[in-house]
Amino acid sequence: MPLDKRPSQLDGDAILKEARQLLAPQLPTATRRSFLRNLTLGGVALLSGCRLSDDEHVEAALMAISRFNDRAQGWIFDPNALAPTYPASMITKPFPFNAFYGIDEAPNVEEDDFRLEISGLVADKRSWRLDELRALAQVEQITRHICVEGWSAIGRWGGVRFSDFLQRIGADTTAKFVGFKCADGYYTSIDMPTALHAQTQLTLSYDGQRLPREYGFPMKLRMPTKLGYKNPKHIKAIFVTNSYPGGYWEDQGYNWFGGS
Ligand SMILES: Nc1nc2c(c(=O)[nH]1)N[C@H]1C(S)=C(S)[C@@H](COP(=O)(O)O)O[C@H]1N2
Ligand SMILES: [Mo]
Repeated sequence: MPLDKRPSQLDGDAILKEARQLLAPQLPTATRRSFLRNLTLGGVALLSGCRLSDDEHVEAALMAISRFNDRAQGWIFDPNALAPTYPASMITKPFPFNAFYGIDEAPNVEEDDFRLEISGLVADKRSWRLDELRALAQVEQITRHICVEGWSAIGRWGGVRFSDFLQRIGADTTAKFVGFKCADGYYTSIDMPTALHAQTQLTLSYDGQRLPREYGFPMKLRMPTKLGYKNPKHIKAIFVTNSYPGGYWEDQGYNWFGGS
């Protein structure tokens, strides 16, 4: 939930509602309902180790639960489980646009001057031109994109398997995070197991065409195992690191792991 939708004053019901939403994904189905029904504000304080005496402490408590949620999602993430794929007949047309601004403000990136910057824990930090990326082995997927704002859509994306790319640049795949900087100021980061997942794709095309401006030209990272906000569009820089890089929405309270 974005911060501006958070209660500005201490509102026990709202705190409990959000804590329940944050906790639900890692509770076993059998106990989920009764656990969440019986969760009290005292319980939230206990779970998070935070006092709930003012807005700042409530924020810290919900953040602590969200960090716990990240670890739990990390533990249960199965690197070999594939997200569902769909037939071409099920592609959503037109595919929805979403960003933290309107469609007319999507960045205009010039192909000719573009260089993808690489930094951090990688052996080969040279930058990449788009035609060099297109010359690598290409894969395709028809998968479902799920946005937390309450919509989902099926699309067809093509590009380089991200694990191939990480291997190619000599990334330290024992590092914790891969971070992304985007041409519109957006940024996000993902866990290494997801970066190495077979369906995580450095996407260069949409439905057989060059990736359109509004859907992330020059490239996006497509992950059918993660929610929409974890899929950065307009990527201009990629880095590998052990220092938590956060993200545009994540730093405003969205769950960092963001599994779907
Ligand atoms: N660079 C950038 N990437 C972004 C965003 C953004 O605002 N800027 N929004 C995210 C969100 S919340 C969603 S749902 C998807 C939307 O992608 P689409 O426009 O291809 O549907 O992009 C994600 N990646
Ligand atoms: Mo989204």
